[in-house]
Amino acid sequence: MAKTEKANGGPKRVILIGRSTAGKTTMCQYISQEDLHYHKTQTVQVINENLIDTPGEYLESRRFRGSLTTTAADADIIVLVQDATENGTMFWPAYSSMFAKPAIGVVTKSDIATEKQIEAAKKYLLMAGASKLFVTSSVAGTGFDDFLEYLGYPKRERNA
Ligand SMILES: Nc1nc2c(ncn2[C@@H]2O[C@H](COP(=O)(O)OP(=O)(O)OP(=O)(O)O)[C@@H](O)[C@H]2O)c(=O)[nH]1
Ligand SMILES: [Mg+2]
Repeated sequence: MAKTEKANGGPKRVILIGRSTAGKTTMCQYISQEDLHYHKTQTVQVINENLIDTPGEYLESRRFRGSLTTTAADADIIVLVQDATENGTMFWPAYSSMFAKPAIGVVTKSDIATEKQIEAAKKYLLMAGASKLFVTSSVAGTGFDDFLEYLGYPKRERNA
């Protein structure tokens, strides 16, 4: 059991990793039922204890890669976040293997993406090592039921 994992089976602690503007912070706001508003993440933020939000630069810049693996030590699960509308991906094949943790993938912005873009995003996440995929839109509020159930959030804490 990871040291942060709760004995009472509360929500798993996740670290969100993805390039800048992938939608990590917006997803945190949606999950914690806050109003969605844009603000650039400058440093690691822990939201409601169980969501570790990281700046996109941690993935994009080689200089920060060490910080990412150190920060990930506090998480139970790695969440790779891929914007469906991004042309390509920042994740390289087997990216998740640098963390000795289970990794899952979340596709964001499905509300403004084509089916083809969503399929490409899923493929990138699988290649990066995600063992499970969720397709979401924080703006439309879709795709979160399965994702939050998987993370162990009780139903009453979720948005209707
Ligand atoms: N249409 C749409 N836009 C979204 C969605 N999620 C995020 N966005 C927009 O994408 C932009 C970037 O979102 P953020 O959540 O700040 O991105 P981030 O991954 O936290 O970026 P960094 O903090 O720079 O690493 C914002 O303008 C959001 O409104 C979504 O599901 N649908
Ligand atoms: Mg952010």
